[in-house]
Amino acid sequence: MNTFSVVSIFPELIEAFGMTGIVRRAQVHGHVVLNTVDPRSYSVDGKGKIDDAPYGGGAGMVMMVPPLRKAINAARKLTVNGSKVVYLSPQGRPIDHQLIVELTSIDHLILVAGRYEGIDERVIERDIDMELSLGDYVLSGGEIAAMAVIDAIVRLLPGSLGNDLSAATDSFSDGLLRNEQYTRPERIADQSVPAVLLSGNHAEIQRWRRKQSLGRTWLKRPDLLEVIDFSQDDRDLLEEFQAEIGTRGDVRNDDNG
Ligand code: 9D3
Repeated sequence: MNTFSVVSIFPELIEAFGMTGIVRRAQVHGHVVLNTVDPRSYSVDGKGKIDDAPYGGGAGMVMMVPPLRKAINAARKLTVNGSKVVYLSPQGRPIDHQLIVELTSIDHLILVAGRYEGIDERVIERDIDMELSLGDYVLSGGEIAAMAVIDAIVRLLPGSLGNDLSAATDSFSDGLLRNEQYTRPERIADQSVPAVLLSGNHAEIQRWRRKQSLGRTWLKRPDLLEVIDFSQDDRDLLEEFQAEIGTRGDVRNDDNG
């Protein structure tokens, strides 16, 4: 069983997230517990003050040590097992699939979501085990990042809906993008489902899907290809895809017109 405790001054945001979809289902089935701890409940003045002006001056406010540290320690007490404390921040290590896989084995993940200009550095020094980022763009706080991490972990847990099938064929599980998907109807105006998918020839379908995965990764995310060791079969399939280009409607990122 995995427990997530989110330290946030917007617990209602996290609670709403826990009431929908795969995270709700995992909680109902007893695979996951999702807690929230609000630092305002641990304010020093008893009136909910949790931030103060930065030493040295400058814009904005900084989240104070005492309420945040008390909230983290309250979160630690929510499980008997040990916890790992993650701070979501723009200074963190960018999250990828491999890291998410590693986080699935942590019993209790405490996710600290900052607001304002961030949190007092002494909390990072003393209370935080790991600092993680969603990427190089600016959010207004850590809550969305915390929810992204929880969502990515929960869908990998045994017992999650579609876990056995989709998790293994996910984009990034083998470092490649997934092939394109189609459903009914078979034809809309001039747009038809690729004939191979209607052929019933499973071996041909598998081969086509692998070729598309390789080709789409080459087109859309060439950076991903650089770190993969390919079999001769894969190299042949990618060459086949590249030779067919121009006879197909594939689209490169930022080249949709
Ligand atoms: C405009 C504010 N910036 C001043 C130079 C610094 C700043 C402070 C706080 C920037 C962002 C934030 C809040 N961001 C997060 O809490 C956050 C985040 C992000 O902004 N980008 C990517 N991943 C993450 S994880 C948490």
